[in-house]
Amino acid sequence: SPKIDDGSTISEADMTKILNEYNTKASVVFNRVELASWDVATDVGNKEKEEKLTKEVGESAKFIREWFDKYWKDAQESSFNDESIKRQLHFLKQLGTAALSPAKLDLLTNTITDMTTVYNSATVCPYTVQTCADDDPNRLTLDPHITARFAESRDYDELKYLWVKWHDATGPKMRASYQDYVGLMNEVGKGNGFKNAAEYWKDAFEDPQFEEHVDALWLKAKPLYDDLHNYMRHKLVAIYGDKIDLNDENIPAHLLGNMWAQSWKNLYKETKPFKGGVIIDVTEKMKELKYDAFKMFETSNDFYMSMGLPSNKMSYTGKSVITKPTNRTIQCHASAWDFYDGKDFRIKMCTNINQEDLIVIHHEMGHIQYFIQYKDQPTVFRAGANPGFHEAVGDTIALSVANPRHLVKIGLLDEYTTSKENDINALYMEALGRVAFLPFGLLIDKWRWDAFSGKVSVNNWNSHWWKLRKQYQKVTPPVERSENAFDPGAKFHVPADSQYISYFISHILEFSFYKALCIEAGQYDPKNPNVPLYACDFYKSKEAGKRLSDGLKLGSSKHWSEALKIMTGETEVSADAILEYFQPLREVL
Ligand code: X8Z
Ligand code: ZN
Repeated sequence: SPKIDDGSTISEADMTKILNEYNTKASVVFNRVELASWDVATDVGNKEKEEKLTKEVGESAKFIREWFDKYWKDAQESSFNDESIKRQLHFLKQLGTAALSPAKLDLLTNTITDMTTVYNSATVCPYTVQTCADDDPNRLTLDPHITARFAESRDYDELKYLWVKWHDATGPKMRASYQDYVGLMNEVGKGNGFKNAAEYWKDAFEDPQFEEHVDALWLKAKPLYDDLHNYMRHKLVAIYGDKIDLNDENIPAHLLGNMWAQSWKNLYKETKPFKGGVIIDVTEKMKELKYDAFKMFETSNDFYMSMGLPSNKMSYTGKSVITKPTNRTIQCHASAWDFYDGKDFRIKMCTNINQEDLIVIHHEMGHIQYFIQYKDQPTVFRAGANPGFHEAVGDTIALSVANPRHLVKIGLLDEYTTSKENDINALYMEALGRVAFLPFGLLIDKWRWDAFSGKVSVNNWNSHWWKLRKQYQKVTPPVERSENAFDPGAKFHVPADSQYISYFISHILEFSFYKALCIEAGQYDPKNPNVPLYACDFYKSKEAGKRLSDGLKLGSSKHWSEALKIMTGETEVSADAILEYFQPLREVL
């Protein structure tokens, strides 16, 4: 039997008891951290709340360290037979950020808070005036103002102005902090037995060949991206004329309808392959039907419940925040929160009444559904099968929702006739969201892995960023960038210490999930070539709901390949489903 620190041995039954006690106590400790973190995210710049968060994170680390020293440090996974004990110990043998000394952990928490505060409170002067006072009430925020200008404006110079101002209002102000952050994170990595933070982050995916597998997935999807990119580049000439140089195989990053060029959906109307046909404009329809944020959340919840899944209603009522408050600054980047007590789940979002946010709502609700499904797991297992799974749930649902046949069913589209033109246009809309995203989803962490490992030195951080953006996304900055800038910092997840490769994985995985749920719902048959995958809507399918929940309720109690097997019948992440889904579009592009 395994030994614990006083030299005594411990039986399997005793270890089960110890783990039970740990899991119960951990849920209380984590609850306190999440509550403190919520308070900071919903009241940006409040020093008292920031101090409280630092304190709670410190307390939580103390708790983790104590249990580690007492029980897990010397316990051998292999001396237990029970699979659950083994796997819990496997996770508990990693200290995470609790590997840092208390003083350094405080520093890490404060550094991340400072960087997110820069991001969350950044504003820029309107294009029409270009200079204004720091407290000018007309200053623009990212959400909703700048985001809306990127969606609507086709003025090359206005977009360039906003792009530059946003990048200059965020990155440079956190560049020094980010250097501290990288140092501390590498200490965390080492404290957990890895060479650096990059190796530590990749380990969460429980795949020894993770990076090779990621690269292989990208190589499979790349021809699809290249076709879309090339198509778009030519279409942009009609909008921006000779500002687009067709000899340059890159696209200026500020012209794709989104600050980071990560979704191109806002260019749908002007660039769709077939001119006439049904106009899918969910935004207009929601406005016409007087949708508010609550109604949008209800629409999403109805879909989940139609599959026989439990209601997510607690997550957008009560203490949740679903519209932007006017009396204080909040972190507007949408997120879903698990408070580890099995009933308090919340969404924080500055909802705008448009199609983009309707999809974001489905995405966040996917996280909530996952939290609910695994709420009865031991605290250590209350996580996604891997981080990519968590990001994929809501996007899988959204694939079914965005199907125009579904939009008709729920009254967000007046009519839809199946025709080649209409179907291809609808597929194109999805590609602008999901295919355009892929290289961006990949490169953020490629950059961070290189920054953590030291493969790129601090004085080349920004040029390396642009090297990767060119290489993967094939976009270029609207103006020359220097090392005074820190352009990765203009994207939320970088200051927020939130890894990003999970979104790349999820954008591949969600098509496998979708396909499996479609088969389960009797909406798709791989042997019948007459009904394409994209035509499927698993609305109201209890069978699909059951299949999904069977996978989700495992949390991280089993290796992700087992959850994948339950949900799709496969044991490896594959790009086959995404390629199949978009194949008809590719032929047209
Ligand atoms: O950050 C998010 C979600 C919250 S987990 C809104 N997403 C990524 C992003 O916005 O950059 C969803 C898609 C990619
Ligand atoms: Zn998410």
